[in-house]
Amino acid sequence: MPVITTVATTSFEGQKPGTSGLRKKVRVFQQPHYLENFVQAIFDSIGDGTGKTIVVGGDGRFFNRTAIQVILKMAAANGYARALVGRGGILSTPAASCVIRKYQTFGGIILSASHNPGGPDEDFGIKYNIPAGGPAPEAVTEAIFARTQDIREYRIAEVGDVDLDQLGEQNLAGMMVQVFDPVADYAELMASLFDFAAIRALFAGGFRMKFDAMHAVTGPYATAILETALGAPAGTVMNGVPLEDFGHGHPDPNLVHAHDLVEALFGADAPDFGAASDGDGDRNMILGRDFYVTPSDSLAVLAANATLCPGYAQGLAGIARSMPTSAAADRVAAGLGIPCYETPTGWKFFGTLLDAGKATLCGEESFGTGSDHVREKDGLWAVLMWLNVLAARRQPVAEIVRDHWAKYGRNVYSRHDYEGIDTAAANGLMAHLRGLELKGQQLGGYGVAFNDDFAYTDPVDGSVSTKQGIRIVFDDGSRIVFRLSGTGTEGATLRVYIEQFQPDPALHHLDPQVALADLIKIARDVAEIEARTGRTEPTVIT
Ligand code: VG1
Ligand code: CO
Repeated sequence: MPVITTVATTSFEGQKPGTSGLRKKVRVFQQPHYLENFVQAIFDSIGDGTGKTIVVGGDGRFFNRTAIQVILKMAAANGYARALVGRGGILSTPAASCVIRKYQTFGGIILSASHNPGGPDEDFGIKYNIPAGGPAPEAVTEAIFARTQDIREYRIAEVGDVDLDQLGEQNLAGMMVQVFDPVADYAELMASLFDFAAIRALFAGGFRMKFDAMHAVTGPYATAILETALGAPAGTVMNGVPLEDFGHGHPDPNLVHAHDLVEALFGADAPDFGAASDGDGDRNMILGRDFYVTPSDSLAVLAANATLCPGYAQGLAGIARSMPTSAAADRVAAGLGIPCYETPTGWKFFGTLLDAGKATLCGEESFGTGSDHVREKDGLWAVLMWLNVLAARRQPVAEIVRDHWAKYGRNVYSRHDYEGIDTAAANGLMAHLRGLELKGQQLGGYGVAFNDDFAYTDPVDGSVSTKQGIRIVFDDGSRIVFRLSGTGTEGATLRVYIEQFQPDPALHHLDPQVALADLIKIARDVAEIEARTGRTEPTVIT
C-alpha cells in the first residue's frame, strides 16, 4: 500500500506570486519543504481536489522534472483522481492553457520562469492556472500567499517516480497519471484557426523563414507545425531542442537576446520572415527582412488584418492591451468601431474580458500577443497569425507595417529596462515619482496633462488593482510610464516605457531612439535615474 504522509513544516518568507507566479532562484526552490509548501498552499486555496483532474507541465528547464515528481505525489496525496502530464514534463504555457480548457480540468500547475535563464544557479517558477485556462486572478494568488504564511503541514505520497517519458497511463498511489503528447492538442487548435493550406502554398512558393526556439519549450511545437504540417524546409526552426539551461542562453525573444535570429534577418541573403519565442512559449518577436516589428505594432497589425484568418473571419469583439503597451491597437479598435480595454501588466487581467466575450485579441508590449483561443499569451499562435496574413497579402513584413502606419499613424515606442538595480533605490525612485504633482507644469518643453499611479477596476467582476505603474501623460498625448518588474529574482528592475504619436508619414522611418530622444531625457531627469540608481544607460532597450 502506498503511504500517504503528512509532513510537518514551517512557513517561508516571501512566497508571494508576482506578475506571473512565484519566481525564485533554483537554489531557493531546492530548500527542503520550499516547493512542497507552495504546492500545498495552492491545493489548500483552490478547493477540494478529490476526484478531479489536474494538468502539470513546464518549460523543461533545470528542476522541471524534479518538481513535477513532487507535484504529482502531492496531487495523489491530496485526493486528485487524474493528472495530465506532458511527455518529458514538457508543456508550453499556451499548450497547458489549451489542455486545461479542452479536457475541462480543475486547472493546472505550470513550471516556468519564462524568459529568465535556467540552470542550477538560475531561475525557476511555478504558477497555478484556473479551470478557464488562465493565470489565477489576484484574489486566488493572494489566498495562496496567505496560506503559505500559516502553513503547518503538507501531504505527499511516499512512492517511486512516474516515468515521464512513457506515453500512456500509470497509477501513482491511486491517482491515474496520463503522460500525453504535449504538441498534438495544441497543433490541432492552431489548424482550426489559421489557413494552413494558404501557408503551405506560401512556403511551397519559396517563402523563407527562420524561427528561433532559443533551446526552450517551443522547439517541438514549431518543428511539428512549421516544418512537418506546413512544409517549411528542415532547418527553418533554429535551436529547436529544449535544453535544461537553454544552451546557457537567455530565452527572451528580443533584439538583444535572440542574436542568432537577428543576425540572420539583418544579414546578407536574409529570409522573408523571422520569429522567436521565449522559455515557456508564450512570447513572440516578429521580424521582417531588415525590419523589427514592435510588439505593440504587431498587436495592431494583427487586429487590423484578423479577418484574413479563418478563426477570426467573423471580426473582433474588442481588443485589450496592458497599460504600458502603445495605443496603436486603440486606433485600430476605433477604426473598427469596437472597444479597446486598458488593463494592468500581466496576462491574468485579460481573463475576465476574454471569458465575457468582450475582447478577442489581447497584447502586451513585452512580446505577448494572444486571443480568446486560450487564456495565455501565445508565441507560436502570433507567428502563425502573421504567416496567415503574409500568405493572404503577399507583401513583405516591412511594407505591411509601413502601410499600417500610413493609414493609422505611428505610435513611436520604446522600453528601457534598468536591470538588477538596488531594491531600496528602486523603491525610493518610485516613491519619489508617486509624490510628484506635475499637472500643468512644463517638462523639457512638454506640458503635462496629468500624472497618476494607474489603478484598474475590472469591468467584468469589479475587482480593483492599484499601484500598477506611474504615468506621466503630456498635452500632445505622449506618455512616459514607470514600473518595477514583478518577474525578476535579483534586485529590482525598473521599466521605463516611452511613447509618442507621429501622424506624419515623412517621419515614420526615424529610429525610435532618435524620435523619442526628448522624452527619454525627460524620463531620466524626472525620475532622477542616474542619481538614484547610479545607472547612466539602460541594460536592455526594446
Ligand atoms: C513581464 C512583462 C509582462 C508579462 C510578464 C510575464 O512582467 O512586463 O508584460 O506579462 O513578464 O510574462 P514584469 O512584471 O517583469 O514587467 V512571461 O512570458 O515571464 O510569463
Ligand atoms: Co513567457
